[in-house]
Amino acid sequence: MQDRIPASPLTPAQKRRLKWFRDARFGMFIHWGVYSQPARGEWMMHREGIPVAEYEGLVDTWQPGHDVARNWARLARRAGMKYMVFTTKHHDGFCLWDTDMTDYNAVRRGPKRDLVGEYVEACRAEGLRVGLYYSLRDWHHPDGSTCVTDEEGRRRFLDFTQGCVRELMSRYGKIDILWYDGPGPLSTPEAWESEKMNGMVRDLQPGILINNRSLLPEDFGTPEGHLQAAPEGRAWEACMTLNGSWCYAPTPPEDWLPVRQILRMLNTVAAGDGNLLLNIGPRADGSIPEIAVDRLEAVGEWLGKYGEALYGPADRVEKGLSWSNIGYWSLKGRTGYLWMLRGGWPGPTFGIGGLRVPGKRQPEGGLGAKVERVTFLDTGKEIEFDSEPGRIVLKGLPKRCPDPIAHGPVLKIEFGNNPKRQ
Ligand code: H79
Repeated sequence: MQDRIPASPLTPAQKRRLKWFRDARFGMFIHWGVYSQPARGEWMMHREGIPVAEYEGLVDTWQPGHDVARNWARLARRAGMKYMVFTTKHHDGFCLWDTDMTDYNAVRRGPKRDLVGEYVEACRAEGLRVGLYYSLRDWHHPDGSTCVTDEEGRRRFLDFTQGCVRELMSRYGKIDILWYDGPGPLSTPEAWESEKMNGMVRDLQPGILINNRSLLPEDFGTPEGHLQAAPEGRAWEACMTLNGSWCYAPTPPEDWLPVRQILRMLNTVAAGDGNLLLNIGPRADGSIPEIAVDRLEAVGEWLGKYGEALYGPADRVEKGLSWSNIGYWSLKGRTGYLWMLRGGWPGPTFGIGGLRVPGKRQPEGGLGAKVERVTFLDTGKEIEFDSEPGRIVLKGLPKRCPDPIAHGPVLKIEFGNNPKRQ
């Protein structure tokens, strides 16, 4: 979702609390609930027109396996992700924590466990930051739809919503992200009392980051399903699925993002000073499809070699800006990173030209800055090059691509001056 309200400049406090988030860049989204059993989408109740009483039957058959959250967290860490966001309640209204606000929860029904508590503990055990997803939209609450026209119903629904959020913010220790979803059916922050609700959240969790889906801009924008950078200065986090479905769906292998494509998405967020929240939908028992495990482990292995290009403060570069056919770049001050994840391996010699510098007209084909040094990011091995007008020509590259994981290494290109300030 793009920001509906124009972003205001970041406050110093906001910059401070966003620091870890911008350093982290990469997180794991988990969609898991009773809807993981039929595996026909987390919108199933709505899309298939299932009445509440019938859907409730699914709740009592849900028996997740044990220690599953720890496995997710372990995979997240191995994948190079630094935080997680977990569906504490999706639109179906089933609460995965021990709430006093409704009996429709995982401790009193079905699993008979506090799944949010287990998740939070797992994140901490693996050294990951903790994010909680909470859907404002609720198809189970009796006032969840009628609140639009029924004033008393809206009051009851808001009391319920604020009660749930208060519990999540006060029962599990430090929470790093509150990830609202919705925001239907109410359509303004006034109708949701978002300012009051988020004020309460910040009183309870002073360092927390809040996303923009309570219809206030808060700390970061949330493009869904596409990698659209927010305006300069504004933090953003794109959320993406691995196989076209948020919750578990047994889709054929062709539907799963290949490792190179995941890495290109990371390239895009690094180049746009944004984050990627990449989703996995565990099976109803909590296990993760093997294909997701394999691909994420490969991503983590690659980041183990080339992570410097992703993590940490970045300067924005123009969308899609490329030096060549074989990769796009990201930039940190005087260091450029060429993510060689497009096309085939160029062979022993190839030229890099046409670096245009954001906001500045450059001579046709001219590099924005003088190149001093080119190395492979993982080994530090230097690459010889000739400087020519408007380009450099790399020489003596290996005949075959030196990266077996994604068939694409990262080149580190050090400039004598800051290309952005040219
Ligand atoms: O939790 C995931 C989605 O279920 C949720 N946000 C992400 C993170 C979401 N809520 N609203 N939307 C997404 C946009 C709604 C899209 C819809 Fe549809 C189009 C609803 C019905 C038609 C998506 C596509 C759901 C069913 C088909």
